Amino acid sequence: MMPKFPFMEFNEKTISTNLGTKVFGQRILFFKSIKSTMDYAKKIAERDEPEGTVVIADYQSHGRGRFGRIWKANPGENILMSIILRPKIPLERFSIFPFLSAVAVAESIEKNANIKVTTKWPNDLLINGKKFCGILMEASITAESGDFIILGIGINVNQSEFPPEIRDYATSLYLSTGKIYDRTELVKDILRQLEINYENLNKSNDFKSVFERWKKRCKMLGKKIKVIQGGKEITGKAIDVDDMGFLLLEDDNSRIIKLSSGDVTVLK
Ligand code: BTX
Repeated sequence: MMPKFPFMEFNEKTISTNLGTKVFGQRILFFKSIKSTMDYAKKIAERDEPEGTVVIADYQSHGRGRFGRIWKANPGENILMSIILRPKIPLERFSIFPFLSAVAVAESIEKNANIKVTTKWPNDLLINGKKFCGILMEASITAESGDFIILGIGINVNQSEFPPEIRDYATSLYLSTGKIYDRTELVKDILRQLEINYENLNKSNDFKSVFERWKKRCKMLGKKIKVIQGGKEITGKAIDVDDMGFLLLEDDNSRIIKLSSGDVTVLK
């Protein structure tokens, strides 16, 4: 049965009220339905939309993951948002942001749902080994409006059922804890947590500690894994994730391979 939660209003007004951030969410554009918050955020970022603007939707008809894959989420039950960032750090270090976001979301969800959250390279958050959050970063390099990043965050919150093709791998906060969550409160807390982490990085330039916190939550390091990258399959031991976000894999011939992207399965 679908959970019912008519009392929980969710829109730009509820999210803005007592948000308490300086930058993240100072402008919120809320849509009942949109193709993808990524496209909309990119379009407005190209027209000088400030850092921290959030595009958030109740439903996406063309929500996407990496490599043009589909992000499937029922209407009115989940968090689907994109945030505009205009980082001051060099372009080659932008790879930190999915990791920084994963840590911020994990900390926020753990606090709010009282549940253990783990990370999976490159961009998943898991509860009991199942994915409940995907993070997508798209960077744009433009002469006119400067370099910017669109950070997409999809979180399965109150969804109680998933399509058959992802049922075995996907979960939600509701399915994991049996509770219905107020998305407004979750989004607010995530924006605060993101801002703290982003500000800290800007002040300290301490990339290492972000990766250390991400790695503490990662259960696949030290394990035998299979990575599919560009149709190619590589197996080996996951050794480390370096300070640029590359996965270091020791293959069966003891060679260390550096991977920038791919889909990981932990082997038994
Ligand atoms: P990804 O490519 O790592 O994950 C996509 C894959 O995850 C799909 O191919 C499918 O197997 C599985 N999947 C699809 N939907 C779900 C789901 N709801 N829960 C768990 N697994 C799923 C991950 O990409 C990044 C996703 C970012 C989504 C956000 S939502 C807001 C923003 N707008 C937008 O269009 N995308 C981002």
